[in-house]
Amino acid sequence: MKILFLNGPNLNLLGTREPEVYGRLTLKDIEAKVRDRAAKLGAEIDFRQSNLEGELVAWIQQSKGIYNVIVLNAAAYTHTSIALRDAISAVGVPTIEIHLSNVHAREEFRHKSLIAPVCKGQIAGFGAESYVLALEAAVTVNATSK
Ligand code: CA2
Repeated sequence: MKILFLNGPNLNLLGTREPEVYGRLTLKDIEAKVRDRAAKLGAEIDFRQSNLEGELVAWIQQSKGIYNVIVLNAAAYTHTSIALRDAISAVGVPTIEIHLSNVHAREEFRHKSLIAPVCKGQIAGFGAESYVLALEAAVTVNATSK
């Protein structure tokens, strides 16, 4: 089973600012956590970050036939990007939306996700554990069946 983890804009800053919202771990720390758990579950993962919407769209498009599941923290693009939504919908690779913070408990503009309707489900509010929970969902909750 191959799972593609995609991270959107500014997540490269994790661990350097706003630890009260996003925690103290860097994205590399989170990747290590996910790799550790994936090895135990026998899953293969790739883990990427981009600040560019088009690059995320390209990675989603290229995932077809290679990855069983995408785990996507689209960051601010969650709330703005029709392009990401269309890419997820067009490619048809089951996608799990994740967030470190509980977006529903924050500013109103974060309550709306443009990608949620085309995702299998959403995991939000568990900090770095959101990534591990998504991995477990991908492997154990049959995320590949549409
Ligand atoms: O909670 C999440 O995972 C978010 O996807 C994070 C996004 C935010 O726009 C979403 O509403 C919720 C922001 C990522 C920016 O990360 C930073 C990390 C450290 C310092 C500043 C920003």
